[in-house]
Order: sequence, then C-alpha cells, then structure tokens
Amino acid sequence: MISPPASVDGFVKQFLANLNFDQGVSLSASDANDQYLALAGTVRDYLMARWLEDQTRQREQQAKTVCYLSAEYLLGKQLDNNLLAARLGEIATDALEQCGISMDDMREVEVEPGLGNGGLGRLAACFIDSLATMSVPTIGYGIRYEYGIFRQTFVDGQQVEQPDAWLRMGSPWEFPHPEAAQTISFGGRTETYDDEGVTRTRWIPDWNVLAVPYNMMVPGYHNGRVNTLRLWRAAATNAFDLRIFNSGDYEESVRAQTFAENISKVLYPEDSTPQGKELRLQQQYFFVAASINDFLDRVLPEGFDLEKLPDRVIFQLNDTHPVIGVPELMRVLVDERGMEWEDAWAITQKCFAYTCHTLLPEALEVWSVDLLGRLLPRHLEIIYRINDDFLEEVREKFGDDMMRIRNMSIIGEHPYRSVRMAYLATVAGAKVNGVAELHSQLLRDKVLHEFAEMYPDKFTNVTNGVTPRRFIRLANPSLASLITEALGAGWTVDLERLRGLEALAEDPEFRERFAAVKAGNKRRLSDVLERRDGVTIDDNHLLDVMVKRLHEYKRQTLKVLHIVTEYESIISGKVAAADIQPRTFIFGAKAAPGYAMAKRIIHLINSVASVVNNDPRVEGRLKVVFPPNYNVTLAESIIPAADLSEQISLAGKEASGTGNMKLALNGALTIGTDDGANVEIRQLVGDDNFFLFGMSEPEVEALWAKGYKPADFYQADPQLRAAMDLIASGAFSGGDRTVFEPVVSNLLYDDRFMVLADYASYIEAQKRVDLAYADQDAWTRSAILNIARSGFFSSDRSMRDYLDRIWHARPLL
Ligand code: DL6
Repeated sequence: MISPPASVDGFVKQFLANLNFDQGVSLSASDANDQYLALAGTVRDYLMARWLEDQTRQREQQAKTVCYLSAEYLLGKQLDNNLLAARLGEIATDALEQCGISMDDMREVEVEPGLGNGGLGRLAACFIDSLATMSVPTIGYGIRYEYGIFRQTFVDGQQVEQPDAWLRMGSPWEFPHPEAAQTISFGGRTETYDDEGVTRTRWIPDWNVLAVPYNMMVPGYHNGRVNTLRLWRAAATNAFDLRIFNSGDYEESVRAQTFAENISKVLYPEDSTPQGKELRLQQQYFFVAASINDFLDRVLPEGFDLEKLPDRVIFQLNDTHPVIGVPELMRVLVDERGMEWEDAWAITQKCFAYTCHTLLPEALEVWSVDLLGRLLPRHLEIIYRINDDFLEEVREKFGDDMMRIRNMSIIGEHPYRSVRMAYLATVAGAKVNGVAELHSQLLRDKVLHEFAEMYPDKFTNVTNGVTPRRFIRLANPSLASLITEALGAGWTVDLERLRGLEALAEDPEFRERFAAVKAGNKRRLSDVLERRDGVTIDDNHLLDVMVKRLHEYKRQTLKVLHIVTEYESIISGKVAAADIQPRTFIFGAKAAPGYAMAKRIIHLINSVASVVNNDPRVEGRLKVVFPPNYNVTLAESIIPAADLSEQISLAGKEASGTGNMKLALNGALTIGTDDGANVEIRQLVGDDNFFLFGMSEPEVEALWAKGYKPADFYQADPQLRAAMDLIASGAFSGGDRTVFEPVVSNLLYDDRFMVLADYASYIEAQKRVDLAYADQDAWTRSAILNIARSGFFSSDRSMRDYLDRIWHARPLL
C-alpha cells in the first residue's frame, strides 16, 4: 500500500479528495465538522500503510503479544497526537492554511472520547502510547461506550451530569469490523455429558449478544509503528423481529436490540441498584470474553498449539474489571478445546497478570454468587473448582488453619456469599503488581499479605508513568521547544535525558526563559478559561492546582479548609490582604453521580469560590476557579501553567496518582503527603523542591489504633475552629447553616480520611510555599529541578518494567 506523499501539496490533495469523496461536500460548502472529519481521514490515510504493515509483521513474526484488558481508556483528543506521531504537524497546518482553514478551529471541533473515569483509564492510554512507541506488539482491548464519562455542569454550584454523546458528530478514528463480531453468551445452565468415556461439561446459555469490534490506530512516536486498540460495541444477534413489528407492537419488536445495546451504552452505569450491578458484570464479561476469543480465534493462526499460548500472549488485567477472563479462558480450554483441567490451569496461570490500583477495601470488587451464577453459571462452577484446588494448596502449606482459609478463600461468606475478584486475580495471575513502591508494599504487607506469604515471588511493583508525548510535547509546546533546544530531541523517547536540565537550573538566562514559558502558559490557560467559562487568571498569582476525581480520600476538603483559613484571616483582620501571597486555586473534579458526599464537597468548593471571588475585602488576592467538566483536554491547558501541585491524600490511600507526575514534569512543585508515587517524586526531586506535610502511613495507622477523635483537633486549634465555624455559620450558603452541615459533621465526628489531623501540618507547609514563592528565581530553579529529576515517571519506563518483570515480551523487529 502506498501512503500519500509527505508534502504540503500531497496533503492538500488527499484532504480535498476526502472532503469530496468521504464527506460529500466541496471545500466552499463545507463546515468545520466536515473539514475536521476529512482532516482526520487524511491523517489516517498517512498512517494506514504502517498499520497494515505492522499487522502483517505481527502475524509473520508470531511474537508474544501484550493484550491489555481494560474497561477504561481515557484517550484524550486524537488529532494532535496522531499528527505528532506521524511527523505531520507542520505539513498539515500549512496544507490547511492553503485551504483557508485554521488548525486551531479543527482542534476545537474535535470531541475527546471520555471512555474512562480518571487515573486508571488515562494510565491505560499512556501505556498503549508507550508500547506503540517501543514497537511492542500490543492489542488494547476495551469497550466502545456509546456514552463516556458524563459531561459535568454546575447548576447553582451543584454538579449536574449530562450525557456525553461523543459519537454524535461522527467518529473518524475508528474502523468497525462487523465481520469479526464475536457471539457472547449469558445465562442458562450447565450439563455434563459423556465424550467417548470422558465426562465433560457444557454450558447451555439462554441469551446471546454480538460484540462488534471497532479498531483504532495507536501510532508510535516517530517509529513508523501502529498498534491497535480494539473496542467492542454490543449489538443484538437478531436486531429486529419483523413478525412482532407487523403485528403493530413496535416497542417489543426492537426489545432485544435495546437490551443488547445497553451493555455498551454507558461507562460504569450507576451501581447502586441491583439492575446497575448486573449491567456492569455484563459489561465486564462481554468485553473480556470477546477479547480472549478474538485473540484465540482470529489473531492466532489456525491450528495453533494452545500448549504454547503463554509464549504468544499475556493478558494484563487492568484492575479487577477484566478478571472474569480467568474462568473464561479455562472454560474455552477445558470445555471447548477439550484440554485436561490441570493443563488448562497451568496455561491460564501463565497467561494472566494482574495490576491492582487501589488500597480502599470498598474498591476491591466482589460479585454476589447469586448474580454471577445466574449470569455465568459455568464460570461460577469453574471459580468454585479453582477455589477448591487453591484452598487445598493453602492447607498443604499452612495446615488446617480455618481463619486463614476463610480469609484467603476466593469465595467470601460475609456479609453475603460472593466472589472476591482481586483474590481470583491473585491466585490466577503469574504476577501481581501495585502501581507505586508504597502501594506495592502495602499490598504485600496488608491488603493481600496472606497471598504474599503463600506466593512471595508473585508480587512486584511497577510504578506508574505518563506519556511525555501528550503531557509535555503536546500539552506544553513552549517547554518542549526549550528542552529540545537545550538537550536535543531525544528526550521525548528517553525521558531520563531531562537530567541534563539540572546544570541549566543554575543558569540565570535559562531560568529566565523557563519563567517566561510558565508565564506564557498561564496566559494561555487564562485565554482558554475566558473562552470556556468567562474567568481569567491574574499574572502575578501563584497558580495552585488540585485536579483529580473528587473523593474523600483525596481530601479536597483539606484544600477548602486552607482557602477558608486564608479568607477568614483576612476578613477577621488577623492579616492584611496586602500581605498575602496572591493565589489562584484551580480545582478540576468530577464526583461519581451516586456519591452524595463528593457532590456536596463540589457544592462547597463552588460556594466558597463565589463568596471569596466577590468579596472586596480580599482585594483580588485570593481567587477560586472551578471550571466544570475537567477532562484530558482541560488538563492539557491547566497542567503546564501550574506552579503548585496539590497531592494531599491521606497517606496509605492513594495507590499512585499520575497527575502528580504530569505536574512535576511540567515544573510544578508538589505539596504532598508521603503517599502513592509522591514518595518516589520526593525522593527523586529532593526535599528542598517538595513541600512534605502530614502523617506517614505508619503514623496514620498508629493514630487509628489509638482511637482517632477528630473533634479533639478541632478543639485544640483556633485557626481550624475559625475555618470550620465559618463554613458551619452559613457564610458560604447564604446564611443557611444546614447546607454544609453534613460536611462539617462528617469531619468532626467521623473524618475517615483524617483531614483534621493533618490540617495544622498542611497549613504550616502552605506557609513554606508562600515564603518559597516570594523568591521567584529560587522557585524557578526548583521547578526546573523537578522536571530534570522526574524522567523516571515516563510511561516508557513503566513499560520497560512490565516487559522485564511481568510480560517477558519483546519489541518487534
Ligand atoms: O494506577 C492508576 C490510578 C492511580 O494512579 C490512582 O492512585 C488510583 O486511585 C487509580 N485507581 C482507580 C481504582 N479503580 N478501581 N478499582 O481508579 O488508579
């Protein structure tokens, strides 16, 4: 296949052809969406030859393939990423200009596919970018949700969710392949039968759906390689019943279609209702079964010897969502391919590896045996058998210790009979990894400690990483140019080269140029926010950024208490506004639709913003900005502008964090607890360039053990009292004391995440921030050192670690 010529003229020709032949419009009659679709088509045309070549190469070399199984991919916009990977940025911009079209307008038209909730989904997107860049044969498997993460709006300061109809204006980056659909079954019963003297089991399901794959290109950066992201859409096997339609019952005639399509309709539907839970399990089985069977039936050559499967594939389980794949592979090997149980289990145990992404007990997924047995009866039988064999092993190793057996059983009995998916993944996986050193240690020592005793070699760590292509090259072009000028271009694929900036941190001229880049990024952000939300950022303000999902463990309330403390100290006359370091606090956060406390905290932030921003006594020195609908696109504007990165979770609760890495790599200094990857960031950037506060994880444990009484902290600290009392007084809710009472009471009487215990230390650390920021030049030096020493946090390094420690796969030749 021949690519269009890599020239401006070649691009123009191809673009106009696509506009005419694919969009069916002339240039003069086209609107921005037509132009965007034709442009995306043109970029695809350039990548196509490489994609097809890679598919052939992968088939021919039969190399071990990484199948990344993830219920989420938070991809961000594709246009710039693909232009960058294919070195087409300048050509495309010039070509569009010749046609009278601005690239910026095209960027505006693009809609980001929000097929993930937050860190876990964005991590998957970073990983597939790195794997393509490292030429590792990979298929990312997931779900093509018709509606991604909700679009967040604020009404009277409260979150209101709108559907994210990302496909509405066309979706130019995907290729549907209905001919490669898989049939996925559910329900029914099992039966045994005699197969030439051997008793076997078969599953007789009672309903099926089709899984239709949509392929997306995942181009490597400047290496001519293109991997595949394959997302599944659910469709009915028999979409439409003509007989019922003709009888006039139109609704009933498409019932099967609606039912099937619901499976891939929405990212993580509410799971607070039994119906929601069932749908979620359907989603998980749907995409995992489709993926595993796709690999076995269509990617492997015909007649492949399944004994050799572990040499050809590793299925990486991105958290517990895909773990139902374990009994699925067993079912296929034993029931469909006639393998002996023991042989199939030996293969399965080599083909899966499991990444855990949490420390919160409530986030460790369990499925009630009732539900799982109803939806997937054969899988439940297989899980029981895996558990029986496993518990036998436990007994052999540790004797008849009933408590240990209860604790380790894949089947939990309390509060209801359930399948513990993290345990199943741990038993089945060749390796189990956490996502930062501290997290992996806590998994080994606490969350899964009995499993770590049993299988010490299974447990490993791979610290997360982020792609420098999207989060420096694309998000921060002026910083990228400055670095390239200083160090040459190689840093984009070898991020440890950023070390070269250490020496430049001592160069006043370089510092000046770096400061100019930061100032420019703040102006750029201000423009974005002005256009988007009608707010601006002042030049001389310290930009204090807290962007992440809203969750109590992440402690946005601690940030609010800091803001209210500053505000209260001005309005009560304790401090003159003029003596305060001007700051703009930026929040970005979505709350899960069913998480009432998180939504209340959003309301509180917005209410504090509206009071503080409009109080003349503050003289504009404090400003709180909370743009709605934080997503990857907005992150790309906020992160490069940040001065201060808020990473303030309670120690021992944040598995890793990846925003912390993106911010450090863009020269923000971190104020943070010793939690997740903050620990490694601090070790690398040095204590002088990091504002540490709060209890360590062992201190947190000790305080819990002693008996934590948050009200004691409130009583003992007048500053804290003043801030909490101001909230409780109704000062941020038009005098109504009831509005934020649940937040205040929760902190006083429960405070599971120990906000009050860490408050004093946090306020003290913020004072150190103010002092440090007063010396702009020294701050700039620290910012440069943060970048110079954060090369470790490239997702390329994470991928090397996975390849060496877990996957044992190699790049393609
Ligand atoms: O590993 C990616 C990301 C971590 O950086 C965050 O610390 C962690 O909270 C997040 N975990 C989840 C948990 N989902 N579940 N279960 O999103 O993973």
